[in-house]
Amino acid sequence: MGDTPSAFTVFDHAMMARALRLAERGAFTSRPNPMVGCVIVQEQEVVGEGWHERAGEAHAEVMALRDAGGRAYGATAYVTLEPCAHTGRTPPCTEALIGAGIARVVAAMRDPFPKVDGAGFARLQEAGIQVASGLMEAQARQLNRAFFSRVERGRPWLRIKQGISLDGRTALASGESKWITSPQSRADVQRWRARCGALLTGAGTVLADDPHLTVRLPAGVPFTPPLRVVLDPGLATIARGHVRDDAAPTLYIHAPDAKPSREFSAQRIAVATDGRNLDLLAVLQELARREINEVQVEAGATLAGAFLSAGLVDELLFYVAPVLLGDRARPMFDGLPIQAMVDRYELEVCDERRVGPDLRLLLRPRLG
Ligand code: AOF
Ligand code: ZN
Repeated sequence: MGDTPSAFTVFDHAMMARALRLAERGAFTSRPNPMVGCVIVQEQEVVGEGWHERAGEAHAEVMALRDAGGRAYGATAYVTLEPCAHTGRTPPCTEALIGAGIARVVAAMRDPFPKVDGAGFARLQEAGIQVASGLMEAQARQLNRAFFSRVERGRPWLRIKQGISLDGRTALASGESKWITSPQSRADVQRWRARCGALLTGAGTVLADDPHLTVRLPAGVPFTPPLRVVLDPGLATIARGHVRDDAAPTLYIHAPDAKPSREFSAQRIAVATDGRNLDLLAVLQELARREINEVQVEAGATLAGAFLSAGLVDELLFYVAPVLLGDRARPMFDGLPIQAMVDRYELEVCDERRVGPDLRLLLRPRLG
């Protein structure tokens, strides 16, 4: 695997780009597994394609091998992630590739999942297959940033989503917030929700806005409903709101000493507090233990500000409506510890586009 990216040809790049696009088809369904795509090529002709659709079902390589049939013999397989060498929910892809007579495997990157982590490449090489890795690695990392976050950092990738006015307000002083952004923006949010293992909010938002925190996509688009997570230190909302309906499971996270006023069937779990507030890192670690890769926070200024202050935010998604709500309206983040310019929170714009009449911005914290 000594290949440097420059050792790959233009054709190799085109095939990996194709595999990455295939992988993305699993965006709403593959979790907790990563999105993976595979293209099988025989003498510069694509003979098989596949992607990982659902955990428990065939991996990308197996789908592509099935598609290629006998034409996989002597072919090159382009895969967006190191083929697995372990028996998990399904048998190892390495054995399927070896069995089909694949001659060369080109991967975008190593799979950091502890049961794979180089063992897939080693097994293929041992079987005499030519192996190269590192082709379009940056794109492959970006694609599965949430899965890698869970595996490498032990916590999910965290995105805060907010619908705001041009002057950065999320609601009027009365709490009224329906609606600041356009229907087009609210429909666009559904796709970001569908990628997530969990949608997280706070007790205050459940009481004030009564969100459903479900995914509404056009009929026929398959997705796995994300877990709804309510941070409710005192279990004040456990009997309330749309989050109690059976459209998706809901998990309440509360302080160790909280007692519900009566017995509820809702799933709940205690995490430590710093005396008053839940330990947000402990919350995320708990979600990672439950195999949640990606979390979208849709909450008020208190919780959003607390995640930001704790340095736990990976991404911010803003829908900016061309309206002004004035300085009595509610701000986006409470409690940021900013005294001087040097304390300012620096962000980088990763993507910007128009959604209907609104502007959509995707930002990431500037590190260092
Ligand atoms: C691959 N190809 O398409 C995917 C891989 O429990 P399993 O059998 O579903 O295996 C899950 C692990 O396999 C997952 O955590 C990740 O490391 C890897 N995913 N590997 O060779 C694929 N989706
Ligand atoms: Zn596999």
